[in-house]
Amino acid sequence: MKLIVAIVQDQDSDAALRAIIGAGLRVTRVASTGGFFRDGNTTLLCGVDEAQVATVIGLLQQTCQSRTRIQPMESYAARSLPTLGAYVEVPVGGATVFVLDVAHFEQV
Ligand code: 2BA
Repeated sequence: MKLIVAIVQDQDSDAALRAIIGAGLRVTRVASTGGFFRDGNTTLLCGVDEAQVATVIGLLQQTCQSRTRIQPMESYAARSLPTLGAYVEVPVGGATVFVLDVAHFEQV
């Protein structure tokens, strides 16, 4: 068994959740905060058989968009990105995905 931990933007979380549930899989949505923007995002926890990992990643690719966020320059450490005056464009998402081995799973 694998645990997929996927960090997605709040705007995409409903669509991702619906797609995963629609595929007959189970998922938990956790409200989270990105360390860089210190803004809300969503973490999805999805326990699946190894054979279903690619399915979940495919659904995340379909439902989670990459977006650009305009951020004040002073709050951004990396100075090498394209700038708009005192602002910088920061690309965010679609989804940041970790796939972990599950040593043990049971529901009691
Ligand atoms: P945040 O930490 O709020 O990061 C938002 C976006 O800011 C990132 O988008 C990235 O484009 C930029 N960014 C973050 N840290 C940076 C840095 N040190 N230097 C330059 N730019 C930086 P994404 O990469 O798409 O990440 C979206 C969210 O996914 C992150 O929100 C964070 O909550 C999570 N995340 C991404 N990578 C992670 C990792 N390796 N471990 C844990 N969480 C991660």
